[in-house]
Amino acid sequence: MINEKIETLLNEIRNAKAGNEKEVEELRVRLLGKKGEITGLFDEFRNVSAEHKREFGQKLNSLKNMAAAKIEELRGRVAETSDRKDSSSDLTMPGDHFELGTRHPISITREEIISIFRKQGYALAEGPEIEDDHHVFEALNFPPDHPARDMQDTFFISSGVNPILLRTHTSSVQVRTMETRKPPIRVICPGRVFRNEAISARAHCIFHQVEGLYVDRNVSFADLKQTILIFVREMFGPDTKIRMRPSYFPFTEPSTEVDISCNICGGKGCNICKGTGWLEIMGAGMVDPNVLEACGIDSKEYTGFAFGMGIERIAMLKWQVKDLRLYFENDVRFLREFETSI
Ligand code: 2NM
Repeated sequence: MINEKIETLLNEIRNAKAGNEKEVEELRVRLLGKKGEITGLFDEFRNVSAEHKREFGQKLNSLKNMAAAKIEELRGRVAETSDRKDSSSDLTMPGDHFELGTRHPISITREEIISIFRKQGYALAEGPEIEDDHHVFEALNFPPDHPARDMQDTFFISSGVNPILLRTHTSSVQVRTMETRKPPIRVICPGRVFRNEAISARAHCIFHQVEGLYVDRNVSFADLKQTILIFVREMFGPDTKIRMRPSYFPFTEPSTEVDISCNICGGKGCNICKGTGWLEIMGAGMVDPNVLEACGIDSKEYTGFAFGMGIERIAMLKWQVKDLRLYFENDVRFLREFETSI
């Protein structure tokens, strides 16, 4: 008799369910309370004959332990679900915590460059990464045999009269701007560019550029110089000096490479500037009249200047990043260094 009751209760405990705390408590009282069923069995146990006492004693004890464990388990489960219910119905409860990422140093630098030029009246322009020969080379005054047009330097997607390729600079966006808008034009073009190069600490086949373009009547080289000086002083500090060296690009005439005074040694010479006191940061020049004409702008009425810089290089100089590959590996130990710059 007592044996059957134990079996029935064991089954009941195994399948016991509770929807809330009140039901758990009711179950506990019914089984283990002062007048509970299991407590009652302990009373009956006194009448069991001596030879069966040991056997039933063990069974009763394990029944009692199982019941206590089950009640604890149900209590835990009910508490968990009711907590969840609380946080969704009570809007004053704090929300769930989300781990925040950090902004990539290239993004931080790009946004800073854009914001400096925005203040000088430049609008943002973007264009396709997959381009054609016309927008990347032809309209930009590249001669047919220029080495950049070679498979060695450019990723080609198709061949033909006007091959499809991955843009090697964002000047193609400026060509598109000049083709579709009338001067005055003042745009800043950030974007990814692609060059067929072996990857090293100093070179990558994908990198980021920001190029700028200003076309209007009477735009002069002096305007270019002042625009760059304003940019450099905001980006690298008010005491930064600039130096312009003559250079050559197919799309500008005259062309220049711009250096800033080394922000590490202040111009005295150190291992960052290789003892020269100067760091190269960008190329620039007056837009070649051939380019203006190719884009449908009258070069007798209008002049313009343009400049281009690599975002990776600017970020390297700003934070002394020694190896370009760090930008692409996404090692969180590197990325976390820029945590406070959000
Ligand atoms: C540079 C250096 C010098 C440039 C020229 C043009 C355009 F479309 F107006 F002809 N866009 N960008 C330019 C000029 C880019 O990057 C080193």
